[in-house]
Amino acid sequence: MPDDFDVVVVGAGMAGIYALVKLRELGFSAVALETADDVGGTWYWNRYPGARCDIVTTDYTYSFDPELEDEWTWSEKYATQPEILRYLQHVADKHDLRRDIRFSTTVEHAAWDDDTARWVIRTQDGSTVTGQHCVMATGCLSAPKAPEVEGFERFTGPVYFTSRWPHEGVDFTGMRVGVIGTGSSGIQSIPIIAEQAAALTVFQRTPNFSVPAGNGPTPPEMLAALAADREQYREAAKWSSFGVPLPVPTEGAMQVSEEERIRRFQQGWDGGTLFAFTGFNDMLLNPVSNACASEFVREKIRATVHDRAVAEALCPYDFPLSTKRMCLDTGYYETFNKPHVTLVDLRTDPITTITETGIDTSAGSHEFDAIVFATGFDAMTGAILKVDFAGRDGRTLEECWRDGPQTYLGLMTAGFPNLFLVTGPQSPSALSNMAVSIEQHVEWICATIDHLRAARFERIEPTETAQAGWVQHNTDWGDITLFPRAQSWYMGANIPGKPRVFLPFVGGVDTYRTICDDVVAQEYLGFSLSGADGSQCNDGVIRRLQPDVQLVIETLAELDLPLLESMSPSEARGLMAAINAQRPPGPDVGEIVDGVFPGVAGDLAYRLYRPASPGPHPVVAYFHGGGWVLGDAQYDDPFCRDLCVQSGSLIVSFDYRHAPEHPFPAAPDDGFAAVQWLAEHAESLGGIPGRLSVAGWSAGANIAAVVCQMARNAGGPAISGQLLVSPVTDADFSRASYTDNADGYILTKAAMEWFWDHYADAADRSDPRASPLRAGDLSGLPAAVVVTCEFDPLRDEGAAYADALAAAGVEVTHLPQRGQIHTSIQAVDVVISGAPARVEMGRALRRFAGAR
Ligand code: N01
Repeated sequence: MPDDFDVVVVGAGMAGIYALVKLRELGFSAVALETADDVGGTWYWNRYPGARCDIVTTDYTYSFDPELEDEWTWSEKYATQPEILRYLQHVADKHDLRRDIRFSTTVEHAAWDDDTARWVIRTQDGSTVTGQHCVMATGCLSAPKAPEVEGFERFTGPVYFTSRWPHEGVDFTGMRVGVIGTGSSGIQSIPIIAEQAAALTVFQRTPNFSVPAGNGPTPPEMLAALAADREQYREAAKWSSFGVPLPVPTEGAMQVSEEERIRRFQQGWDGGTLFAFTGFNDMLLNPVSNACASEFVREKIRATVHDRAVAEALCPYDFPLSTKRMCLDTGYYETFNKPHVTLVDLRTDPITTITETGIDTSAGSHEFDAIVFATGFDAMTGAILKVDFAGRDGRTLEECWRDGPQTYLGLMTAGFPNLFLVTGPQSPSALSNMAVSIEQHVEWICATIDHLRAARFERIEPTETAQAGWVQHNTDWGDITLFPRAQSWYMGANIPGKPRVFLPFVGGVDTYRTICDDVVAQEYLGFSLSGADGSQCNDGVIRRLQPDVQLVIETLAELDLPLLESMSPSEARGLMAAINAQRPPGPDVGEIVDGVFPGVAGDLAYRLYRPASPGPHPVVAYFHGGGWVLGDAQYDDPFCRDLCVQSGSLIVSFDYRHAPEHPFPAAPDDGFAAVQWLAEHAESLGGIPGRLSVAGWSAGANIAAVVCQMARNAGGPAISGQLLVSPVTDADFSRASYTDNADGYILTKAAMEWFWDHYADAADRSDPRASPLRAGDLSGLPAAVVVTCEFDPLRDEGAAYADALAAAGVEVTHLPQRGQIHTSIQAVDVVISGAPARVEMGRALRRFAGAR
């Protein structure tokens, strides 16, 4: 008879150990199956010289057992592998876990039996255990990558892998040693191997960014913070971005002077942590900020390595700093000043084959007594997929993950009931302090298993909808960062044939924890729970907004601003001016000129944005948003700059009279006057006569659309295209988007009612100059690009206008924006996820102007 357990845990590393503790505490029967002959996971296998933690070790510890914290004192800031292994062994002994761990046991196959609601788990010796739940605690950097070097098996001398180092250690004294790989493992081991070897040759394919660890005793200020209030310290770690309590940066690197920027980089560098460059909030978002930090590190390399050619070869240029895992080192760059250490740059001198006696590169042969592979892991998915999982319908996990991992919260996969992943793909895992993420996952999983027992459910499994939503959200997070620009293991790029998808969740430990808690609070949103007594499924997607849009909403919510509809127009104008003063300025343009033009009732202001390229340029009349009540010619300044850069057009942002002082139809009348004036003055302003488009956002898009109708009706001026961004097109609050998005997405239904009430009497609202969708005839209007945002009350009227224009034979492109809100798409340098749409808008204006 197979052994049967409530829970089978695979792996007895840091995660497996804690899972056993927690499951036992909750009264579940559990067993851990572990390939190694002892606990420790990563810290059991990675015994290479120099192997250390690279999170300050006091942070990289369990928090669940306060006694443990008192009885263990770390000897160094970054503890060595043997010390961390001893710690984990101590935890296993203290909690008497070994009796529930089967060592030297490798799980090969696991099949879900839906009739018994059990995982049937087969190990390498042919034996079977069953468990209602299976918890994969196999680590995300534990499946070594195959060597993938031609002739690998030919070398007759000893070959070592950093990830599977001999327990007895290796003495390289007097040897000629070749090391392939310059990731964290290579960078930690190379200086130590160099101390022993007679000659060391390092084969580097991609140089890495590394910060000096500054190892030594644990920083006293950290010990003091822990001693002062351990619980508060641990709590702060749980609600931090990386699982380490760090000050939260409030500025981007380009918002301070160069001197201040360098000062802070240096401060981070001297601090000797992986977080050296997290003192600014945009290091992983803004390529310019990142380039400054990258150059700072390259300068350090140049200043350290004496040989200029070697220094240059060690300088990373191929990827933004931190988009491949940052390294911490002790004397890495200095090692290359030693006369017996040679660097082979595989980008210019690739390996052709390994031979019986060494390594041949295109430029020559290198003879070795030993070769070390520090070539990394099949990260995040490798160890999970090593087990041949067959799910509910017999489908394998490998098949389901063929195009990249499909998970909900990184915790579970649809079709694989009761299979839990600890620090799996699409969770913060490798981008966080593992100790904190492991505890969070184990606690969530155990609480969930406990909930099933209490509610008399036998199975839990994510829905396809929830899972697809999570995969999308994970990708959306990755896409707003610079991570996809690197060929990294985060992207699966180190394994030939592995799908290129961004694997970890980059939104932060704090955000992720909130999301996991939200899922539970919403009755396990997106999970289906079932048992003999019934089932429950609250289906849905936990995060549908683009991640940066969500952040904007949360930030504004924290400010607790008064509702628009509670203010007078002048109060609202003051508030908007104050908010706008905080915006990033947008990109530089060639020139900005302020001027006046004759509006219908007197002069009005305009602001002209000229591209840096030589003119003349096509001309765009732009109308700002603000519900006909707020704003001026500078109101959408960053967006106008961006449009100018993206389109290569001269953007002229026109003021128009505002309600309630000047209600309908003052705004469109001024808008039409502006376009007539611009058509006449295009040439003198540096524009190309006859190449005039209109554009606007929100109420400004309403004016742009109306002006096109007025120009058509008046027989001129000729307008070649209209870019309508989240336009108001119809004074009608009955469309679904007004219900779906009435509240919670900054522009509310109540705010729109307030705008309309100030702008137009009920009787005027059906006039096509207020509601351009109501025009009887939309034929003969200029080509249009209509942008709508998913979570915008105005979404459906924008879509309706696009449809109506198309039905009238107008050339229309509708660009619906997933996960965006009314105020996000034009928020240049704030909402990065809107950048692709802004590029499209620029293209649209180029197209209108006749360019490709
Ligand atoms: O592996 P890596 P690692 N020919 O993938 C090169 C964690 N960790 O074991 O970049 C030639 O980073 C490869 O080159 P390229 C940490 O999260 C933590 O060093 O693919 N070269 C790269 O230089 C880390 O990120 C600690 O072009 C080949 C290197 O091998 C993760 O584990 C310590 C090659 C692999 O670097 C992995 O680190 C150590 C080939 N065929 C590790 N194949 C701590 O301190 C690969 N390379 C806690």
